[in-house]
Amino acid sequence: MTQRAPLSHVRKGIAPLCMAVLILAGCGSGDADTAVVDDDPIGALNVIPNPRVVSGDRGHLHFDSGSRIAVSAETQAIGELLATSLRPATGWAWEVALGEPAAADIVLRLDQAHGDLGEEGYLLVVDEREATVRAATPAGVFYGAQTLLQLLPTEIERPSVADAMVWRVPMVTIEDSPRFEWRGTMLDVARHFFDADEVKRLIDLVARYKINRFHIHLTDDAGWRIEIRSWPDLTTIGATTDHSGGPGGYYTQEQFADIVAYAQARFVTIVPELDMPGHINAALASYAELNESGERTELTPTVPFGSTSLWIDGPDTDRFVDDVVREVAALVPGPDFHIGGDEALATSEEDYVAFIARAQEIVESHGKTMMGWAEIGRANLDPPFLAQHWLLLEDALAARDQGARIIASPARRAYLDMKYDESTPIGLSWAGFIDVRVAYEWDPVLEELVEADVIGLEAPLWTETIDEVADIDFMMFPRLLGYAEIGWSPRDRRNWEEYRARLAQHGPRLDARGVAFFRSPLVDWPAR
Ligand code: TNX
Repeated sequence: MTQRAPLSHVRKGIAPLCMAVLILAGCGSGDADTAVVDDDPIGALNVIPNPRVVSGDRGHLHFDSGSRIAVSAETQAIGELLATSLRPATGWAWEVALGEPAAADIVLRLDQAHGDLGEEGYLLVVDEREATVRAATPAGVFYGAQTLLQLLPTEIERPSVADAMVWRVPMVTIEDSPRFEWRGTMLDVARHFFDADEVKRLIDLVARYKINRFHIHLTDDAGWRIEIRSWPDLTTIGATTDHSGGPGGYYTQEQFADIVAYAQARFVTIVPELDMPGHINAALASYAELNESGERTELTPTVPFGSTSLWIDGPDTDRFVDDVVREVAALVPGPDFHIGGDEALATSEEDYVAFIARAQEIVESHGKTMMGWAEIGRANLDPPFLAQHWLLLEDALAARDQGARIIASPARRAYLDMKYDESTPIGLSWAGFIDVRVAYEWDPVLEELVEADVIGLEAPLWTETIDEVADIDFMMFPRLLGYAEIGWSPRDRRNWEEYRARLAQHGPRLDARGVAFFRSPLVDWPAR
């Protein structure tokens, strides 16, 4: 083991010299037993979501071209991901090395002594020798690494080498763990389809902010977006258009499994949604036997809202639901399966109640827990199940009273498809305008709920008006950073004025990553 450098050997205050040498010959190395540090005030950390406990006030640890990522077998994959984030801007090798760290290394350690930090917590210590993340779980190590990335200069996000940089991080100790278990976002790929690469890019972006659920709204009136082998016309017919009459699209099961694996490596669980018994025209247009009329409907880009329903008593309906749930459930490792259940205005109440109870049995028979929009609280259900509150709190309360846990997605606060203000060129406004402040200043433990009722929050992006990646970027960012903070940070660590200042510093980070975010006038973004 390399000996820890006594403080007196630490090369203090020579960063400028080091920089000059670095350009010519490389400076420092992971083999040395000293690291470069300085004594500067550490300044504002600007980490989002705001960590729970932070201490440290002076000095920085400097990385160098020999800095490595020291891992164990359990943290190696996380080390590789971190290296992938560090290499482009630094131009350094960032070797991921099993074994003991040297000076100026990053250390990723799984350590059961930190079980008190929970399933996702971590301890990050940057001292005069190295930067170490310790956690009891790989997820915790991953989150510590995300925080460390945010402690580096903004330029770390650049896709190519940033010249003349001092790559340093403040000497801090951060002890951190999330408030909520469910910190999610949702993308509607049914109204407009986004391919696997586009979804993976988003997963990468949101994972940086410790979002851990990515709900994909896979089916709606406008399209069915996931291959079902036992009902192939769902995609050969049902995926062929979209809400604007465009070409549509769908994921093969291999492509979907690839998204799932990509997300899993970033500690993001994909939550699939097949919306039933309403919002179902794409299926009704694909198979006559799902319709009470016995005939296929027309697949038109827009059908009147709330006008479609599965034929609840139809002889093939049960088999249909069982097949689609089975095939999709087999593609996801996560425990939760979303069956929609919203706005089933064309289904009688009696049929709705019967259908949702049956759906719960089917979902459970495939090893999953049912999740639905809060209307499912109108049916008679047994725990465990999850109800996603979006409109009427009374539905969520009815679900809670039957033992559901609540995911808070109140449309007035959390809908990413709502316009920021009257000048927003895309989006809807039926739930009001949601500027960056309105998106940030609310709490998932809504009135009449208590903390234990709420598993967390989710910010959905419906895509009736959104058909390009740049539009997703614009509606999702920067609001998503606020939702990430609401989901992670203790309530008493959230304050709009202070958040606003931190958020400003994420503008250049998002720019460097090519995110076409909305430059909200409520935030003093640094000049470009
Ligand atoms: C309501 S939220 C819907 C969606 C729309 C959205 C538009 C929910 C469960 N249903 O079908 O896309 O409003 O904001």
